Amino acid sequence: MAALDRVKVLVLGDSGVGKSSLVHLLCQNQVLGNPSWTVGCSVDVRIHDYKEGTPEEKTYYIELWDVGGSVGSASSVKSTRAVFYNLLNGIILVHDLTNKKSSQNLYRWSLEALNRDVAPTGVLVTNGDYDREQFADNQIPLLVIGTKLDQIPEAKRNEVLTRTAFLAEDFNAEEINLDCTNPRYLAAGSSNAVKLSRFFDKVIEKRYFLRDGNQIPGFSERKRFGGGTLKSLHYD
Ligand SMILES: Nc1nc2c(ncn2[C@@H]2O[C@H](COP(=O)(O)OP(=O)(O)OP(=O)(O)O)[C@@H](O)[C@H]2O)c(=O)[nH]1
Ligand SMILES: [Mg+2]
Repeated sequence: MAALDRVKVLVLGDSGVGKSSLVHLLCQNQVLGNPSWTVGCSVDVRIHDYKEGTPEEKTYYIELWDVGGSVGSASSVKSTRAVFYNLLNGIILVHDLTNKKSSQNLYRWSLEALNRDVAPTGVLVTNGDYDREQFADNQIPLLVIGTKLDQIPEAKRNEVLTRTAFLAEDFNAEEINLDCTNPRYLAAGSSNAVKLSRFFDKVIEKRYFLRDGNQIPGFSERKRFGGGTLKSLHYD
């Protein structure tokens, strides 16, 4: 059997948000029984039918790189992680819906992965306020996944989902909110499964960035350096 083409998708987010649980669900179609925290990075593979149901249908391996660890600003922590950020084709940003800080930190995670050659000070963003333009010309497909939906009381759901919709908009990304301990949220034919499939199709479509190693041609040079701290529009 011919080897399948593969693409690389990073799974990023704070420690404990549920990245490993999510990856297990996506790749094994099962709930992760005994999660323990991920050291370094672990990779699992999902088989994906690109453009399923069309004449262009083709099967791919989606490598999901589950990068463990807390947001560290120490340059040693970042440079250790940076080895995983090479030649990526897409990023799944995972946050815990019960933990606002984990949502805010997605800005840092994404910028760390997309701008891996930022200034050595470790400063991640530009000029004070969070800037949507940061992502406007980003060519790497992003997907925002909110976990632990089951732990949000019914009365608070609207508020939380409004907040996450803003977040996804900032990243110019689709969003999925789910409970990683319940496979029903990704059942075949569900709207979440359709969104996921579209995201992986997009990752595959854009994979040509891998070819010459020049992986982020569209990411804005002028935004890459500068002082200031990260600040989000929606959490102050
Ligand atoms: N109730 C509930 N628990 C969840 C959900 N997702 C993850 N968990 C639990 O949260 C804990 C942390 O999950 P992990 O998947 O290990 O988190 P992680 O992001 O991989 O953490 P690190 O490896 O430390 O970066 C585990 O006890 C999971 O069972 C969810 O959607 N709902
Ligand atoms: Mg983990």
